[in-house]
Amino acid sequence: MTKKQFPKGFLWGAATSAPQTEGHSLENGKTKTTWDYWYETAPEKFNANEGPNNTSNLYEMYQEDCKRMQEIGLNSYRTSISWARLLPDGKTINKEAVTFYRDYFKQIKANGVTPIINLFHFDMPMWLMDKGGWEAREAVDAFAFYAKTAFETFGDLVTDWTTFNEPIVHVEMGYLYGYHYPAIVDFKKAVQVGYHTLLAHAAAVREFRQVLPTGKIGIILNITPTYTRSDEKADKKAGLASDLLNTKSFLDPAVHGTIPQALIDLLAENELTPQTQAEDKELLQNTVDFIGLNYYHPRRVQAPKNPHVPAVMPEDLYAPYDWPEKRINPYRGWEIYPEALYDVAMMMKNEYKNLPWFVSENGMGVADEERFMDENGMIQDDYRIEFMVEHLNYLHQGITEGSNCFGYHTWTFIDCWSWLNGYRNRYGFYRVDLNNHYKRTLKKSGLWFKEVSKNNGYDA
Ligand code: BGP
Repeated sequence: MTKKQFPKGFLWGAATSAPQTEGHSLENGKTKTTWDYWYETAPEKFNANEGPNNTSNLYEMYQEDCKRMQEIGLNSYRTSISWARLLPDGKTINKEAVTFYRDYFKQIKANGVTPIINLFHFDMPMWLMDKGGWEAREAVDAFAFYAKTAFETFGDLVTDWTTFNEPIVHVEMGYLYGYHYPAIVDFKKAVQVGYHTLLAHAAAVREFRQVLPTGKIGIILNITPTYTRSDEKADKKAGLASDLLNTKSFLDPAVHGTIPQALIDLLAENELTPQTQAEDKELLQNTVDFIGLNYYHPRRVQAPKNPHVPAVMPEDLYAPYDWPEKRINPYRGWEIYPEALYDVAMMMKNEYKNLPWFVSENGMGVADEERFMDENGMIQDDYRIEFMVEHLNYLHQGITEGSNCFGYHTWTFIDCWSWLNGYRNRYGFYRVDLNNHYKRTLKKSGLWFKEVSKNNGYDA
């Protein structure tokens, strides 16, 4: 047995978001987001008709939930602010929202937990969507104003901030694959949306330096590290395209302050160059203090069978590769490949200035999790503990070799609503009973995590 000890002050935490936990989605002054609108117009798209109002009711239960954080040893916790709650029309501050978030953040801290607060987690307000959402350049200024308002309103309570969660998701899901509203399929628009998001991020960082010069700001990216089928030239070209579009597109500007030339060339070659303005280059130089990386699974690619230039879809540049040796999470369908966390740690060390970074989401989703409930009502989620240990082992190896990782956040603290999937995939340390007033029940993994946090490590 070897002891896996983590660096002093390591963050042991969990992540979630406002739209996935708060509920009260059309109450207490909040206006609609694209999720409320889409649920209203197409409820059948949502698993079991579970919509954004039916989340974990944290709006009413946050005081108890903050105590639960302490109960399972969290020393850090990430959630987000709802833009449409704080600024229901984009300009006027909603006093109820201020009261709610201020007390929520105070309670988090009173339980010995450091909050990391994120600004955007897929929840575009409808008032901005009606003006074009991220397609419109005006979204950049709107976001900068929101960011400034949040920093000014909560900056005395929160010192660690992030701008976006997984910005590539609203690009892909909303503008390429038709899953999230506005469900447009248009590669060129998707690139423009991504570009405006990048500018909005940089504009928020610029505001941050003015308002909270002693605080720290980062961005949360979903890392799906690319592994290519072979070293053949065509496969490698596909791998590079995937890496540029999915990883470097946000990570390079966030850390280095520039968009990689190879990505600019790739977009030009495929007639996808976004509209830019002269001042953009300078704006993008607003880089971050730290990076959060959400890791669930890798991306395996190969050369497309019929490469198409200009590309109509990303699949014209790289095709999915079904690696025969892959291990699958049978309860969610995603590949399990913990080795990637070591590779990611080395990438951060060698290619991204060894900037401080943390695993901002990692976890195992399980459908129909009640099948693992024992006679006392506790979910015996040994599979989740095993999943986390495997990932932590590789992360630990990366840290031992000098990667500057300062924390590990799981997804998630309390089972929560997840977009079109509703409550299908459960990830929490606490189970939520939707049929019994959102009752929370601790799972075995919560007890395990408490020990890990207390000992700043575990025996493996
Ligand atoms: C991440 C998102 C979260 C959450 C999680 C689980 O990518 O940041 O918001 O949704 O994935 O996803 P799912 O519920 O689809 O398994």
